Amino acid sequence: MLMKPLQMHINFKTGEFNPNDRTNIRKLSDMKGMFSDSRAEQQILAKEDPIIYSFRERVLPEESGHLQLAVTSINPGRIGQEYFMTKGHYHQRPDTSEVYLGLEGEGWLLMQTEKGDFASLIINPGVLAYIPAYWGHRMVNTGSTPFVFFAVYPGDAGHNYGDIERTGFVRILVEQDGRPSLLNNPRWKK
Ligand code: M6P
Ligand code: ZN
Repeated sequence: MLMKPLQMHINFKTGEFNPNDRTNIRKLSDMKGMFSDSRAEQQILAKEDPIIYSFRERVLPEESGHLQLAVTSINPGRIGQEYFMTKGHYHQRPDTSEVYLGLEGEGWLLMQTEKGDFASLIINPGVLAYIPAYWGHRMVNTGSTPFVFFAVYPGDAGHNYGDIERTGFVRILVEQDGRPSLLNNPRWKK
């Protein structure tokens, strides 16, 4: 498909971009069971339903040869000791990669393969992470301000949430003694 060249303007601080076609909001109720402390989740949901993150997308062809563009902003906060994070996903076409670029705030990128290999990177403004094909990916806000990052990935990559919704990531990122700390996730299964 022949497209016309395009440009957009990104506000690094807020993650807003123009023109943008779609804003997606993920509240705690959209992520039930994904944080490890289910009691803390229930206690918070009894009172409020906080926005964990939002991401804006430009609608582009979901075809090989094209690219998808998104800017995500994760709010600061925790459920129990576990920091606010994205759901995380593999790609429906698992042989596709992705680039994340930190724009504002600070966080960690957690990555894993279906076999259980695990890797993490600290992401600050200007840090670019290359997520190779076959690695599931999740971003986590470890700071006290919104964590904003840009993402670009192949047009036909798609999202596969299934396994991660059921068992989560190999490790969880929690605050311990005021610092981020990776713990094994007892729920994780190959
Ligand atoms: C980034 C990209 C998007 C993704 C979004 C939210 O912007 O990786 O593809 O949808 O983050 O992450 P998730 O889909 O895991 O909730
Ligand atoms: Zn992805």
